Amino acid sequence: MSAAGPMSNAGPMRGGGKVLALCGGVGGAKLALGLASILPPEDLLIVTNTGDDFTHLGLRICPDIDTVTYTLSGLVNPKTGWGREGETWQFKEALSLLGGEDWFSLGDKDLAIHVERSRRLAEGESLSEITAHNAAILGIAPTIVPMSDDSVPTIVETPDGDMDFQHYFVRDRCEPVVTGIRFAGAADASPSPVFAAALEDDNISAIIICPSNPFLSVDPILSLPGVGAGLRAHKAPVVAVSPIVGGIAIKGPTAKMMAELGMDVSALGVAQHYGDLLDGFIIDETDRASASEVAATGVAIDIAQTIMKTKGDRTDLAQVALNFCEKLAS
Ligand code: FO1
Repeated sequence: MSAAGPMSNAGPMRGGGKVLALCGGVGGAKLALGLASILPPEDLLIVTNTGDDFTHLGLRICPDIDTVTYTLSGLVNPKTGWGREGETWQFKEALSLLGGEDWFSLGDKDLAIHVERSRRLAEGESLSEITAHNAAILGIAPTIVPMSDDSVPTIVETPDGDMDFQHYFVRDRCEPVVTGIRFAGAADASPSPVFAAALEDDNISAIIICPSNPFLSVDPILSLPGVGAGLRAHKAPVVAVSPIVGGIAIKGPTAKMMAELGMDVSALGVAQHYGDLLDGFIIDETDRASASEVAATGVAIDIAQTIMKTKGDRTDLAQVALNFCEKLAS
């Protein structure tokens, strides 16, 4: 299905069918919101990374699920992209006074979702069920599911040893050098039921990999048994949006990590990382000059404004991705 050279995106087009979006936290959630603003809710399934999940202060924290949930419900803190807007921090301040572990900022409102999720998990509900419950309560119509109901924690390998993901990412501010990444327990985990069904659903006509960190947000999803093969075998085109623009990550440590792992810090490097998984790859206008070099990897290229600062940016990029999938499918 791949074709060399950039494609244009004049005007909306959509032949129907459902859309499967794979996403991590902040960047992915923005595109998911754009997709949600265009698609009928029953046509959008968002599968969210859970490699970042961890148990902290006795609570089960699922940052990417919550970021997507808060973003789609309009509750997200627009400054950070995670947590809730209008948050207060009395719990955190009280915890600090007690000498507790306060490096991971849990706001007073946000705390409720972790407490309630932990209670429901302890009572035997699955993460899929709890995520669906929270989405429904918060008025979100598209479907949000975790990549898995099993725990698949991301482990960051460094010269000083293995680190839990949030220790690397938040506590140590991504400062340690990354020598490798692995997803503990992935081989024995299963995709969540709705995700597994989507991999075999011929009514899905587009698969979009959001501009999330390929190593920390998308690879955990791809590490699950059957997911890579399922995506490759799916009749729908798989299109990714580059999280690297002009050699810089739109957000987070993607560029630093790529350099440490000896990769080319560019849209080309990301395309090479995804390899034959992709039918299409959307790069930013800034990287227009590299389009033919990226296309030479065998992937079809589209060029768009990929930095999503406004609501309009999110909708426009979502429309570009949908149009591109439509073209690739036809
Ligand atoms: N990110 C931070 O950089 N610092 C934090 O203190 C922090 C707290 C936090 C609490 C709840 C939540 O859902 C997300 C939170 N995040 C925080 C974001 C999160 O660690 C990462 O952005 C993701 O795991 C990466 O996608």
